[in-house]
Amino acid sequence: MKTMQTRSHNIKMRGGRVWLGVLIPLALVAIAAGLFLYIADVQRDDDDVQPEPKTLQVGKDYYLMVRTIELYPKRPGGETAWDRVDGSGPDIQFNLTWQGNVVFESQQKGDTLIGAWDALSLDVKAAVLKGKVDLAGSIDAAIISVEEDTEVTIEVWDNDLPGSDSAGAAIMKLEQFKPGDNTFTFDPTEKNAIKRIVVRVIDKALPITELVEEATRP
Ligand SMILES: [Ca+2]
Ligand SMILES: [Ca+2]
Repeated sequence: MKTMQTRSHNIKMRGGRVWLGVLIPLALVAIAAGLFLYIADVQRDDDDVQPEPKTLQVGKDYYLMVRTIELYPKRPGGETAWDRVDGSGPDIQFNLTWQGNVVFESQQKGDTLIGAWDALSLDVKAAVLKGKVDLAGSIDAAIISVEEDTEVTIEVWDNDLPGSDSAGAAIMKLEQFKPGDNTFTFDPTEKNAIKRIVVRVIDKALPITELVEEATRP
């Protein structure tokens, strides 16, 4: 009887080892398959979603394109019309200062409360895409490099001859910007009549076709 018991015990043990022998490879296959699916999923996510950086990256160069500037209906202080002689709207012009230097000055937009600028006219866009002119020389925007704690100042005026009427100056920290369109609004004060500024920020390192698309996107 004792021999029988031992043999039966041995058989059970052997049976257990056989099961382990089957289960361990199965478990390994399952883990490997899970890992593969996980990696495939991560890769697919990377392909599908290019997470747009929420802020600008220190050390990179960007184009700053002022797309729109809207002024309040009266000059700073809120009482005096922009052009008293003929009652016309302001002739809006601005410049952009970075690190104590004016790095961009715009064209004037005449008799309007909303000035809108294009970074690249459509004929220049065509010429750039054909390689006939280079983009850097054609794009109507400031180029800045992002550092910690840097800011830009946009100074706006109504261009009159002679002289001009200040509309105010907006100081913006670069950490407030994100890639794409950035809208800033301002209250009227004794020194400010700027109501709204829209600045488009484009990564200068984008491939040229994407850069052109971004610069000409409405
Ligand atoms: Ca004026
Ligand atoms: Ca005018």
